[in-house]
Amino acid sequence: MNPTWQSLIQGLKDKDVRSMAKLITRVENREPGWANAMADIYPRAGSARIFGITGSPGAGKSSLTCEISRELSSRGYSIGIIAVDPSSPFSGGALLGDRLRMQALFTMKDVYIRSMATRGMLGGLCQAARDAARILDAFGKDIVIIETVGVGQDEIEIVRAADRVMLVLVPGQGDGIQAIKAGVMEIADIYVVNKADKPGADEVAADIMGMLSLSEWEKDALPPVMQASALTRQGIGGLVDTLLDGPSDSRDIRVKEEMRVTEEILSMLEREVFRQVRGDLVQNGWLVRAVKQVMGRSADPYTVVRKLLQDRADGAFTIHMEHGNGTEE
Ligand SMILES: Nc1nc2c(ncn2[C@@H]2O[C@H](COP(=O)(O)OP(=O)(O)OP(=O)(O)O)[C@@H](O)[C@H]2O)c(=O)[nH]1
Ligand SMILES: [Mg+2]
Repeated sequence: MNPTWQSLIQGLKDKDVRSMAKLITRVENREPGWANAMADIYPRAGSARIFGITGSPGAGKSSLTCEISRELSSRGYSIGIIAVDPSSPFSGGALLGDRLRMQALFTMKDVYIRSMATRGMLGGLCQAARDAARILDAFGKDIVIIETVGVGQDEIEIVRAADRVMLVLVPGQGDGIQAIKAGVMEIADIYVVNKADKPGADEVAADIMGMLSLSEWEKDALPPVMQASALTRQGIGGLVDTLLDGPSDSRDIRVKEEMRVTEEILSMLEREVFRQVRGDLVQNGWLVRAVKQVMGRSADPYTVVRKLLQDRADGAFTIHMEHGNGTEE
């Protein structure tokens, strides 16, 4: 029998890992009742710290996540990892050495790893990551790390949901910095030159610092640029110290939180309203009629959409947020 939402949430309270994992899956799949379940879970979350780790493919994000988690775990923190990345060693397809290292993490107590596909998330990738982080948080994880490739807009959105964002760069990545400049640069709180066991790390670090000094950051508030090696574990302790150090300016924290909450509400609204409007219009036959009219040249897309919005403003159809009642089996 499929467990009820209630029993899964009870499982979450009881720190049952399987219930927690099932909750993530069912919320991810937007099974009826998901929003009520999340509303139940929401007040239990809020104490975990969410770290985002991003950077170009192969920069060593997973390796760093692994070493950072190991370090955090040795300091007594419990950790949840969300790997938004199909090619992640966490989900297979990695070199043997990497896989062995990751496997050590898999067997560590207090570390839970969840891979997330970049496609097919009904509520959107970013919301799926937020929801999963929240469930891990409510489960009692002290720290949730979200690993994502920092290339697409979706991925950038994801790390914006984190409290602290770490951007991973590597030596010999001159044009990589150029690419990153376009979007991710502004949102990183910590810059890490990984693979510092290779030559060229000082140069990249200097490049980043040069770029930061030209940006709008105030000179005394420049984000740290650090060097590390996931291979030799050089710099990992310092990195963890910096991550945990967190932002101290409470006004800054508030502004960021306000931005995050606003973004979450608006993006959820956008998706849900559209999903329901589309559902209604398919069901009541409006869409088929409109397509016919346009194809028969008795109307054009501009007019049918404008007319629909007009009718809506007149109350001819209404949007109703459907949340499910959360009690179904
Ligand atoms: N020399 C050296 N190699 C490293 C270091 N960190 C990671 N690597 C190697 O770089 C490769 C990519 O590492 P990953 O951790 O998979 O990188 P990633 O950024 O997660 O990659 P994607 O998730 O595929 O984008 C692997 O072969 C690692 O062994 C490091 O500090 N030094
Ligand atoms: Mg990876």
